[in-house]
Amino acid sequence: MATVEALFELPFLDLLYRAQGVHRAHHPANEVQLSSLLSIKTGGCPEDCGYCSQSSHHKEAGVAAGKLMAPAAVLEAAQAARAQGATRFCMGAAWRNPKDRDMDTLTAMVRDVRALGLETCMTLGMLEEQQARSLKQAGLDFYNHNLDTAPDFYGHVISTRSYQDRLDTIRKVQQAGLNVCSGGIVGMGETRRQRAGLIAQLAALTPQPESVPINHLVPIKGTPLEDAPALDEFEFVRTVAVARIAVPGAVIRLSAGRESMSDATQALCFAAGANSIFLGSKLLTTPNAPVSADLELLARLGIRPAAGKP
Ligand code: SAM
Ligand code: DTB
Ligand code: SF4
Repeated sequence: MATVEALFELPFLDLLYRAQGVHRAHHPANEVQLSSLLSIKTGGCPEDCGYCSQSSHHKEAGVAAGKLMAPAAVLEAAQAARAQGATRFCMGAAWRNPKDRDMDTLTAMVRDVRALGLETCMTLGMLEEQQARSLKQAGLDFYNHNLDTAPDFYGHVISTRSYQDRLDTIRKVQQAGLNVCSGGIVGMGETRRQRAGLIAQLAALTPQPESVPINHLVPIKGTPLEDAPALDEFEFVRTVAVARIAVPGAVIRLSAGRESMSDATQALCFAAGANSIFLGSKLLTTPNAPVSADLELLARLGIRPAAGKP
C-alpha cells in the first residue's frame, strides 16, 4: 500500500516515464486492443451501487428493466462488433447474481461468440463455483468483477453487498480457471489514498488480474453520485499509470468516461499504459465515442489495433 501511495506522489512526468517503461517491458508498444460491450440484461438490478443507472433503487435514473436477451440477438451484435474491428466481446447483466435457470442461455451465448473468434468476457454479478465452472467449460475467457474502490470507501457507495463478497467471487472465478478482469471507478469523491487503496487491493490478488478496467465515473442524473466532485484529469491519468506499474502483466482498459475526455487526455492515458478501449457508440447504458472518431484518434497517434487471438 505504501509503495502504491508513493507512486501517486511522484512528479507527473516521472510517473508517466516509469509507467511507459513497465508497459514496454510487458506489452507491445503502440498497440491498443479493441473491445465491444453489450448489455445482455438491462436495468432492474436489486443492488444499490451509487454510481449505477441500472439499480432499481435509482428509479429517477430512468432505465427500464428488460429481460435477458436471446442468444441469436447477442450473436448478431457480436458479428457487428467484429465487423467494426473488435477482437473481444464483453456481455454485462444487471444482476446481483445469475439464476441457475439462466445458465444454459448464458453458456450458449459464450459458445456462439467464441465461435466467431472473439475473446469473450461476461459480468453477471456474484457467481457460485458451479456457475463459474459452467462458463469456463463453455469457453468463456474472462469474468469481469470489479472491486470498484478501496475497502474503506466501499460502504459509502454500495450497501447491498460487501467487499468480501467481491473477493469471494473473484476467488471462485480464479479457481474455475477463468481469467479475471477486475478494476474500479475513480471520480466518486474518494481520496487519493483510497484510489491507491483500490490499486493495492488489485495488485495483491494472487494471481494478479489479467485485465484491469479503469472507469471514470459517468455521473448519472437520479443516482446518489450525480453531483460527485469533478476529478482533476491528471489524477485520472495518474491512476492509470499506477495501475500499469502495480499490475504490470494486465491489460489496462480505459473504460467508462472516455466520452467526456479530450483526445489529449486519452493520449496521456495511452502513454500511462492503457492498452484497451471499448469501441462502439454505447457502453451499457451511457454513450461512448463514435467508432470512426476512435479509429481516427488511434491513427493520429500511430497506435495500431491489436490483432485478435483466435
Ligand atoms: N452487475 C454486475 C456487477 O456490478 O458486477 C456487472 C455490470 S456493472 C454495470 C460493471 C461495472 O460498470 C461496475 O462494476 C462499475 O465499475 C462500472 N460502472 C457502472 N456504472 C458506471 C458509471 N456510471 N460510471 C462509471 N463506471 C460505471
Ligand atoms: C467495466 O469495468 N466497465 C464496463 C464493463 N466493465 C462492464 C461498464 C461501464 C459501464 C458504464 C456505465 C453505463 O454505460 O451504464
Ligand atoms: Fe447492479 Fe452492477 Fe449496477 Fe451495481 S453496478 S447496480 S450490481 S448493474
